[in-house]
Amino acid sequence: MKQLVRVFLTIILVSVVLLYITDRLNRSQGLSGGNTLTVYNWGDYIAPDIIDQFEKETGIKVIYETFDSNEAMMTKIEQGGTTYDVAVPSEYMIDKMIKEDLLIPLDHSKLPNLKNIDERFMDLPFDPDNIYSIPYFWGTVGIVYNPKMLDGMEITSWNDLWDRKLKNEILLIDGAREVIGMGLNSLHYSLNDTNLKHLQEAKAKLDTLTPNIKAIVGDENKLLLANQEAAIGITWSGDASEIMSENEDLDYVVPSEGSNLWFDNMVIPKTVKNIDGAHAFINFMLDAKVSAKNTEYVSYSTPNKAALEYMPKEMVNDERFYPSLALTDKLEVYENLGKRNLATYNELFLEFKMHRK
Ligand code: SPD
Repeated sequence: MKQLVRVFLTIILVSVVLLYITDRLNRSQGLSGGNTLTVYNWGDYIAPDIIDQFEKETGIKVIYETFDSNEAMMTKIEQGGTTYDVAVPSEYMIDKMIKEDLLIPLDHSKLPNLKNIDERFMDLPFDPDNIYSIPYFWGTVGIVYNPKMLDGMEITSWNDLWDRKLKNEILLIDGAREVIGMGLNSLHYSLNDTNLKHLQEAKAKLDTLTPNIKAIVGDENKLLLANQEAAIGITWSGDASEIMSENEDLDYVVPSEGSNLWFDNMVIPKTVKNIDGAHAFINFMLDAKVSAKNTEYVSYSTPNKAALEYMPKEMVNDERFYPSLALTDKLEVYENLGKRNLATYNELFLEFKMHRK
């Protein structure tokens, strides 16, 4: 009898250990399904307690992974291997993912909170009728600067950045479209220019900015700027807003030559394992109070009209981060320029980074 109990207990122990190992393996490889959900988002782009709240309300366990560029996200999804249920790419990458058949059409009947989104952010050219994507945050690319470190110098344009007085004072965002785009805009070319001569001209002009560049950085730009380690940062508006809440001396401007207007949207990649969970997550993020709480934490601009009423007035009325249509109409949205042209942008950006070394 004792022998039987021992065998029985051993079987239970082995099963528990196997279950534990499988679960850990699944989590590390993002193999969601069942009652888990793997979300792939930009770094610093969600309030941690929002994830806790979703898990509590639905009983679904979230496995959360982050990326720092559209290109890195795309590579990981194209490679397969990791199963993502929800991802948050920007508009030009969504267009590319749709064309490469990497996304599944959404079931709008499972997204009743979609009514909360401002119509201005629906039905955009990269995904007419929002078949594949739902707005998450939006914003501009611009210059965050510290007037106290600039000795009276005014910053209003991209070309101001080439001033010799700014030696070693500029932090650049680590993004190919953003940096090459800044070179293009400074020459009054379009952010979607594919003319190789113009692109090379933009890269050559960026090379001459090298003495003024302190570093090319990711999310750490926020700490560096808030701590006054550099006077200027080229960054996304939401990061600027967060930095400015840490250090009130700073200001943000969208350069006069023009800049980028961008949209990050939630999508369900083809690799999805938990389709219902993915829709539940997207719908949860669209809830007015959830979105308000998330927006206050993340500091980016929300497309959720219903959320605005739960947010501090000074945030919603700040024209630097909720610019009027009159301003956004003058900005350019990145287009999917096709594999070859996107590769050219990436190569030129890499060469530019090498040139600095
Ligand atoms: N730290 C969060 C960054 C999110 C920025 N998304 C902007 C993409 C613009 N193409």
